[in-house]
Amino acid sequence: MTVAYQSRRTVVDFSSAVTSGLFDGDAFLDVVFANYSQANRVCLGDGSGAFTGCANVSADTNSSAGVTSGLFDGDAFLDVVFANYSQVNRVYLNAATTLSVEKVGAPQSVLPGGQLTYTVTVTNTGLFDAAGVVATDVLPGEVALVSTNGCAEDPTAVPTCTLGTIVAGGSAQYTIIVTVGAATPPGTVLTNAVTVDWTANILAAQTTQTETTVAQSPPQPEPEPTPARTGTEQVAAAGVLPFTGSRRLPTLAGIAAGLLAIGALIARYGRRHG
Ligand SMILES: [Ca+2]
Ligand SMILES: [Ca+2]
Repeated sequence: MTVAYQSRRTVVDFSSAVTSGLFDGDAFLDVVFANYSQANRVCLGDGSGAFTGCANVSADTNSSAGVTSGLFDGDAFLDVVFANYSQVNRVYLNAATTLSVEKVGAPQSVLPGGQLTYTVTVTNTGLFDAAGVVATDVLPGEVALVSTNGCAEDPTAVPTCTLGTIVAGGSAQYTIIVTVGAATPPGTVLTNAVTVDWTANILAAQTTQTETTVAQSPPQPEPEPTPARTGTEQVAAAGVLPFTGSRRLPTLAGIAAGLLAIGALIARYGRRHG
């Protein structure tokens, strides 16, 4: 039997030791280099014999002389231990790729027949990129999908969203717009869940998140306001004409008495001069 080797380049480091293992959860063997006076590195195998996505195991720049791997903290992610020269030896627990998902519905309450927007944010909280990320949304029966935005499939009739690769520390966001059925009884609670998975996920449980939106009864119409009066208000008032004073009219008796007095004066004048 003849053994022949082809070489693949990884990174240029001042390496003193190396080990291999399944560090990122996929089926391709990865390698970890123990480096002298610089950060130790993990490089992910792509299945072809090449390694991509090399990253520092940590920011520490110890002088490492040896490395081994094992499941040290009870989870499914392979951890590593470095033997350091004249320094504290260290174990590094694998913060393998994990995705967190946040879902927000707006508005908080919606009227029957109204529109609702869900915003889903998926964040990679691990050390490694997550490839083949797919978010699947199970809409409540009271709503109908209008569209999605930010997914590879936009638009489709099913709110399944392909997000591709989310790099370590990165995030992806998409929205789902739905219409609430017009016959939805007021007070109905709309519960929505989203499930996220990715190619190399080795966790049995997938990440889920629910968001609840309450459909409230339509607001009662405001009573018609009393029209405001404008201009001058005029009021018709019953009454009498105003009096400004009084005068007495002469009577017939008064006139006769006046004539008699005049006659007496004339008679008296005649006797004196006759
Ligand atoms: Ca791997
Ligand atoms: Ca572990």
